[in-house]
Amino acid sequence: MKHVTAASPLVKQLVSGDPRALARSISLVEEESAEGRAILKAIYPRTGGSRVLGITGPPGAGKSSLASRLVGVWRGQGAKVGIIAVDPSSAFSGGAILGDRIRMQEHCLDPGVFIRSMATRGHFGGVSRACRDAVDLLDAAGYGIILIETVGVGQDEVEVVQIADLVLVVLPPGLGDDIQAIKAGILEIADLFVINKSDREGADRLASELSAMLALSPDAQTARTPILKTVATLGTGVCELTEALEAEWGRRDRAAARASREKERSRARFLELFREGLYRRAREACLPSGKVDAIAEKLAHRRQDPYSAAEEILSRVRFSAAPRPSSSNGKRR
Ligand SMILES: Nc1nc2c(ncn2[C@@H]2O[C@H](COP(=O)(O)OP(=O)(O)OP(=O)(O)O)[C@@H](O)[C@H]2O)c(=O)[nH]1
Ligand SMILES: [Mg+2]
Repeated sequence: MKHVTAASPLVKQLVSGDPRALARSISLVEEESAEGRAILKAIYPRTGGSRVLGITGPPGAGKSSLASRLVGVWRGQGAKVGIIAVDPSSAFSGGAILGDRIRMQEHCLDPGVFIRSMATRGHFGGVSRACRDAVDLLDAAGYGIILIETVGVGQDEVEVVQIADLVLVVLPPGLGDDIQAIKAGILEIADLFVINKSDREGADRLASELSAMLALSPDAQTARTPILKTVATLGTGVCELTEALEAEWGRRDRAAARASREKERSRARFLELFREGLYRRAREACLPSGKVDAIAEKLAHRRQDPYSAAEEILSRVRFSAAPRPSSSNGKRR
């Protein structure tokens, strides 16, 4: 394994803000390589300074258009902005990445903007782990604001935006009765709602339905979630939105609240890595290839029950055994 330290050339280039080093590091992290992991270790002390904003909402709500507007404002203020567009990698969203690229075109040549797409599938430990690692890399590379765009359709996406310090939920009018169908989970993760496409009919109705719905929330914080209206294509309401974000950030920046959220996230992150490592190690030690298949066969034919099967294998896991040398070697699966 290549020994990567804070003084390694790639790490040095990354922290000096070289976009190629950043792109390379994100790839190494996505590939789950030992080098990627070593980079993450080396840069960790330099992270924690960026503001991370999650943008989620139904397909086509205008998330990318809005993101592009926000990027314009922040660039005007001199901040470097990193964008991670999470692609649900389904057959239905084949054009999503291209679409995001097109709407970000005006920022494509700006060296202060770094855009990266990330597929939801194909990450051991889920896309949220890969995304969080990418956020750390962007943070270390000096991107003061990091935007994560996801289509709010599933659990994966909900988990991803929880990496963010602040979550913006974008809704278009015309959802009609669908407002009832908006997943409760999505309502709860919103720090701010944006009704985009307010040039279309139904924006006011959606706003009042939404605020009525929020008012029913037993959680006082959720009940007070601000609702703003925008027309991303024209830039209408974007100024108010950036001010509202600023106010929210100001509020959240209050040391205690921020520290406790950060600690919660750190706890979850550690436990996730721990669980992942434990599972991998136990699986390598107790489930040689073909074993799971054989167990599945037995269960399917009712020759054994799943509880006994799991207990039997788990009884072979020995925690006192000396750990193998760094399990981050090579690829998993
Ligand atoms: N009329 C109107 N159209 C808009 C507005 N904002 C975005 N659009 C259009 O809506 C379409 C989708 O916009 P996107 O920004 O790609 O939406 P998105 O939520 O990022 O879409 P996905 O990433 O594919 O889920 C585009 O054709 C935009 O031009 C708006 O405020 N009003
Ligand atoms: Mg988009």
